[in-house]
Amino acid sequence: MSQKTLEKPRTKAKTKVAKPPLWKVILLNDDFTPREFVVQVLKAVFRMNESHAYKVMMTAHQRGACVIAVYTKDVAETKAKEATEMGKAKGYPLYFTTEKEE
Ligand code: TYC
Repeated sequence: MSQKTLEKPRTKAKTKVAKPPLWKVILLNDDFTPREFVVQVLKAVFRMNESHAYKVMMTAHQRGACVIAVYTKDVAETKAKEATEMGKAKGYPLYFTTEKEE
């Protein structure tokens, strides 16, 4: 009868997968976009509820900018572009940018 080779039991999973770098989406303040419109865009594109969107909008309004969320590069860039386009379509200078997280 054949015997199976005995293997040492593996105690630890060995594979380590590098985490993808994350990119911040940043909302910039301006003097023209209505506050309510900024809140609408944050809710639509970044899936925020009313109170979170309002807080983020007010932070940008008072401090000049606010980090909204972090995503992979592609998602961050797509969302920033989409949100900026929504303002542009209404003639507002609303602007979202991205920055690599260190
Ligand atoms: N500052 C704008 C106003 O007073 C509102 C606003 C807030 C615009 C945040 C952009 O990222 C922004 N109407």
